[in-house]
Amino acid sequence: SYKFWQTQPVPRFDDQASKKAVTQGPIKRINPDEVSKTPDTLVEGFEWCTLDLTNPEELKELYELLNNHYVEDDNAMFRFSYSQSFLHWALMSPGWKKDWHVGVRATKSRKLVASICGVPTEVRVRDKKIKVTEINFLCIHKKLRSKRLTPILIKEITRRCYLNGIYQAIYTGGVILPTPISSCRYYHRSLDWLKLYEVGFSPLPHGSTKARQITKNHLPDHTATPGLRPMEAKDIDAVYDLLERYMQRFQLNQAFTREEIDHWLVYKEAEGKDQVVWSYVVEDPQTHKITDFFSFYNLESTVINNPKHDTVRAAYLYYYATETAFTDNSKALKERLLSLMNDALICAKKAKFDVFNALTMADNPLFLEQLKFGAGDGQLHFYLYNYRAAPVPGGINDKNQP
Ligand code: YNC
Ligand code: MG
Repeated sequence: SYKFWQTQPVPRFDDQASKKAVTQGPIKRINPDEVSKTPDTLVEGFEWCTLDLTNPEELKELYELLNNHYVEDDNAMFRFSYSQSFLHWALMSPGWKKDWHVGVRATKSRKLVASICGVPTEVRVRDKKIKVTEINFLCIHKKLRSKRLTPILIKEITRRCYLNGIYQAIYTGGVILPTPISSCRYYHRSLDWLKLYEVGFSPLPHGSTKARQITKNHLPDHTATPGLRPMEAKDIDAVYDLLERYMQRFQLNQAFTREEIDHWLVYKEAEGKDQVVWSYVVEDPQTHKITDFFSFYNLESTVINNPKHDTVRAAYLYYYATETAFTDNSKALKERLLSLMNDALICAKKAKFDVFNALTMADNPLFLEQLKFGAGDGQLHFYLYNYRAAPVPGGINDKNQP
């Protein structure tokens, strides 16, 4: 199987399983002159379009396609519900290209029936920095599934990336494809246990009671870290410096620019817009240095068939960093992360989130269990396109082994 993927410049499963040392680098050299200037034709009745996401009507069309047809859990109880503000934030990051917001429309009705999107960024894989497109929001209307449209969408966005001189990509997914560079598991921390129970997300553990579960997940009203406050634009340089140093401890990480830090981490209030990202810094009360920071973003899920609740509000742990990572004292790092992340839970609870999600990546394994996160069913696999690299065992941001 993998009839399509075996034709693509991605590592084969057996390449990475073999003991031979992997030579890191591009798999296929692309000659831009040989890249087709026109898209492949779609089946009769459908046509390509480029979405203009600065146009609120087209943003809304993408939002509606995803809201009805995007990723669901295995039991079809929940479906990701990306807000229009989220899509604006995720798809119009620094250097974004309209050309990489690809759609398919039904010719007669003009209805948007499929999408695949990308934004440019840079990642570091061990010591090498590579320019990539980050691919996301691959989605096909439920009535058009299993017709081999996916390979056509992937080939089209690949063509558009190649024409722009980008020959590598990064993407994630819940499904196994050839071949993950890394894999993580989702962990969930209940903030409103009763609601999560009522929507069928959290089970009542055998031998426990609702009251006991609520008590177990109770959080203090106030954060504990002195100097903790929301991040502002004036903190960008300090956060950039701290995050850059912190991330270089890991084998696979984002190589952000200052503009990207501003875009991805600083919330800009605007009328009619839902808040997408929450970022906090710790400013040392004496020195006024920024010593730590953490962030999370808002991604709701639609509850598919529930009489009482329509949505679950989930906070996803995003970037964070702490100076204690550089002290050579692993106990101090763990203690600091435990208190910072407990504060993150409190901030998320205050912002009315129902659950706080995190992956088994970066330093997360140091605090997940102790802060009462539970392992979920979901996995997240990380992939690179047209780039070979030895697997990174502990997820994106796995510790750099000397
Ligand atoms: C997937 N998630 O294996 P083979 S994640 C990639 N990513 O190919 P058909 C996928 N490939 O096995 P359907 C995939 N899911 O024969 C399936 N495939 O080689 C492969 N769900 O195509 C699959 N969004 O069209 C098979 O399948 C081939 O109708 C079958 O559609 C699949 O955004 C899908 O989960 C996922 O909308 C579109 O089920 C549909 O089933 C759907 O017959 C709900 O397709 C939403 C959902 C996926 C979220 C994401 C990242 C996508 C990355 C794509 C790869 C990018 C490569 C880099 C390109 C740029 C290069 C440069 C430079
Ligand atoms: Mg299809």
